[in-house]
Amino acid sequence: MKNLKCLLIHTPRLHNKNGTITSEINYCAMGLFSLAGELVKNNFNAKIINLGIEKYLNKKFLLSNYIKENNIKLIAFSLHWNQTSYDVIETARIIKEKCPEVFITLGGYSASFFAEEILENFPFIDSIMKGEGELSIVKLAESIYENKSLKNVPNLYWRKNSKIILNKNIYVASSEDLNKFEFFNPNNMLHYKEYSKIPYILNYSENNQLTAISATQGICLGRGCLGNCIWCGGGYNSEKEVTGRTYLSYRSSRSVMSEIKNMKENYNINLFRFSFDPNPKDRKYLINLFNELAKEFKGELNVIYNMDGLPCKNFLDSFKKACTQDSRLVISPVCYNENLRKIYKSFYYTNSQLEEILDYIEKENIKTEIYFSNIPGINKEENERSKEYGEYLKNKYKCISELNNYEMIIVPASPWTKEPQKYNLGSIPKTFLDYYNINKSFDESFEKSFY
Ligand code: B12
Repeated sequence: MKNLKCLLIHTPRLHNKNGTITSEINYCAMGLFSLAGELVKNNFNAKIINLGIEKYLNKKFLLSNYIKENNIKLIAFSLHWNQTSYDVIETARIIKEKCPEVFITLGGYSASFFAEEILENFPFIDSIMKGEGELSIVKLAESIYENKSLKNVPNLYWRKNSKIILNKNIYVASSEDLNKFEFFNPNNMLHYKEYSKIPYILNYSENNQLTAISATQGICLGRGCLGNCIWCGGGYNSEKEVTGRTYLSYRSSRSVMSEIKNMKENYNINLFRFSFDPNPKDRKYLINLFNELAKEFKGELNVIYNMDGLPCKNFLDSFKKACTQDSRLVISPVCYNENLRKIYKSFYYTNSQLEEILDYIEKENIKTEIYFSNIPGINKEENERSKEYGEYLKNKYKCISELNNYEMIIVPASPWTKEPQKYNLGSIPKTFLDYYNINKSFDESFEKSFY
């Protein structure tokens, strides 16, 4: 084992309402597990820590003490979700004050997108890793361990002679790479058992909050997307800009299957969430995967599947063979108006195509959730019409177990942030400092003693 201890940190978004402290954005980016896995594979001592869980279990927990007590040398904050901008930066600020010798790097989509601005404004951040971090984190740890220059670390933004630079070599994981990564290993996380029960909103002053079903982590099937939905920061063009990815990578059925088997058999996890539908015109991979899952699990797999496009009959047949009757598909038509749908959503379908496939889903008795959105900047009546259409569908189809209306939010790198006037968005956050300011919670963030 190399003598360099590394810590990968997830920082939820804190709220303080009249003294009641809660947090949202409680789930770690699932990529944190493959990062920790690669560090461990390369003989580094590495752990993932979720500050929300640590604070919930021990109100006096301070990351700075943990770093000192465990002699940690490299810490990597995940600044993936924009909502955590303030809490990550403020926690990092205090860590650098209290533990000046620790190397602080950031990674994740929001940090990648705003890397230069973050390094310009916050001198206590030593580097930022753009995009997919498995290779970079290992090369960074090696460079620090061997006391070498950072110039060969892929995807790295850092300060060379006080000038911010991005190293030229950009790494994006291939399908082969994905098959080698380990996406699930509870030993690589502090208090995994408690984390696996973390709710969507965590209230730090209430007992018995850790009761959620362990489905939040999600199973990685692949990376990339061919769509460019207007509100999404993870579509083709956004990913190209944020991570450098220009193609789809898929994990093999074998590797997905062995992860699920391990989770079921050794950890008693019985609900699996999938969110990968990057190319609805060609679902060969997904159909084959579910056929393989059907052979292995014989209809006993409990799944929630978020579809970006409309499911086709072949996919539905293989899904049905593999999954339990409690499994659910999530379909998001976004809005009722087909012209608007064409503009806002990439994988377009008409309402009659939607209803035709719902007829089939009804016949096959597959539970389905339908998501419509409240789209900012459009006519109020259009949002009302979408809601009404959702109600109409819910009444028409017994297979629709849940109808949701969600608020579309503005996220970095999403297509509509490039031309907000065109989408009538009014004033929106543009810079990192905008996201930092709108997500401000309280001074010292997780470095404050809560009670
Ligand atoms: C699957 C998914 C989910 C799943 C699972 C999330 C999870 N645990 O990772 C669920 C449904 C739970 C989910 C929830 C949310 N999501 Co989501 N999700 C996705 C989706 C479709 C795919 C993610 C994925 O498969 N990633 C692949 C995995 C293996 O990699 P990864 O986790 O991204 O990690 C890699 C890199 O990002 C990087 N990295 C990440 N962290 C760090 C840290 C360090 C130190 C380093 C070096 C590198 C690094 O390296 C990792 C390994 O290569 C993306 C879209 C996309 N194209 O990415 C949106 C996306 C990430 N989600 C998004 C959002 C907004 C949300 C929600 C806030 C939605 C909401 N309003 O509730 C919540 C947040 C929940 C939470 N944190 O508590 C946005 C984020 C935009 C942003 N910049 O803020 C995206 C881009 C989609 C969008 N709408 O624009 N999501």
